[in-house]
Amino acid sequence: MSETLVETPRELDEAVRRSDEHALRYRGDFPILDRRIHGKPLVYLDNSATSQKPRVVLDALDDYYTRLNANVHRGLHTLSEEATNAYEGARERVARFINAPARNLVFVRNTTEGINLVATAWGRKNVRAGDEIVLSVMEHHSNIVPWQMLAKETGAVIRYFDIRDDGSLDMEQADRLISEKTRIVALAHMSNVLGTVNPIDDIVTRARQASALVFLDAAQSVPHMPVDVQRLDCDFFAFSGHKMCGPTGIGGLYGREELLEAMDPYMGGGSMIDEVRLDGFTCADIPEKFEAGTPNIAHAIVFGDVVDYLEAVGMEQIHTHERALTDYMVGRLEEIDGLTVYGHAPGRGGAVSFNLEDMHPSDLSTVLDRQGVAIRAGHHCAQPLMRRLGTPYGATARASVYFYNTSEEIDVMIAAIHKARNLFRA
Ligand code: C6P
Repeated sequence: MSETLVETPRELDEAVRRSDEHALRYRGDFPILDRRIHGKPLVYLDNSATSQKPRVVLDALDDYYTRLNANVHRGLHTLSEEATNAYEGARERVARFINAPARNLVFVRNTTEGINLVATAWGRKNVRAGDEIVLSVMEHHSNIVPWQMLAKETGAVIRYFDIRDDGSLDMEQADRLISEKTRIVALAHMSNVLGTVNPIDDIVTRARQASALVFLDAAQSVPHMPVDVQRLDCDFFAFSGHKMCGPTGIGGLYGREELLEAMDPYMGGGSMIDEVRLDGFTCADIPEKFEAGTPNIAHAIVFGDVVDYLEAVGMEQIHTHERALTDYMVGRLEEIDGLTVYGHAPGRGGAVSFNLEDMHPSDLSTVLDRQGVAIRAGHHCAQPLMRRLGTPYGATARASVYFYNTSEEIDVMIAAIHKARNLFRA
């Protein structure tokens, strides 16, 4: 994937025109985009928080409960067998989407659960006092707190990559941070605040030299670009269905086979066992070992339809579309006097944070909402990064795009920001 999409304003115009054409082909799939908010057409630019859902996904959910509902891996009756086949079929489809073997994909609730699972089940067994865990200052709380909990329990030390002025990871610190003491390097594949896409190849190379593992928090990358865990060569990889057109409460955790096999279970209960006696138990094979209790059957099955839908739209096309729209958005935002955009790393993704003079981002978001424009305001679950950036109020406004967004919607947001500023200056 190239870092520079366009060189000239004319090339940008052309790329934006193509991306609008792409969006218009798929917008009709999303019923919610026809809504009006405060009498204005909804402009949904909060996709990094959660994406909207297409009709095929809504229908698949309805179809599951109408036709197929039964518990999985338990019954011998037809309905249970059909539900089990659909559940395991979905695992295969989702695994294929990230180019993983199905048995290496654990269904979890979300990225957060995937990280907690590894920090607990791998961490307790493999991390000791004095060992080091390497994170970065741009991490989401979900990729900080579980490691802090592990460090507190084990006496391990956490070290953090800083960022450069453009919001990219400061790789010059790699030699100092990643050493033979490092057990794991856990990083966002893409930042939810800066849009930075981290240099995973470099990180994996450095980690391998130190015999450390690499965990990728892929919550913001999987929805927006083609990913291949084998090419990335990471050890663990977590993502959330709800940010990629799927329902909430379902996500995926990929783990390398020998690591998953060596790990103890995360939770105990039904489904994760081979045999239980009064004096102990033996575990089921992976991935069931990590799926105790009745899983989120309906949403796991629908996750299979989600990845089929995204494949039909085209992950490469989604990525190209969003790159053009992001370049366009950043350019238009920076035309606004007194507005600061955070994050200018080459090849950045479509989560764009900004602040307007000394206006509180929550006020900005409220004014935009009155114009039908949904953005997020706050710390974006990245308080250490807010401190590092020195943002006023420890917060930013953030607009984040998906493949159904158009440049016209960006124009509506820009007009709304001007309106907000005039209102606050008056
Ligand atoms: N970020 C945002 O508005 P969950 O909540 O488990 O699906 O995803 C957690 C998570 C982990 N890592 C990154 C990089 C993320 O962006 C998120 C979720 C949302 O930015 C909600 S806070």
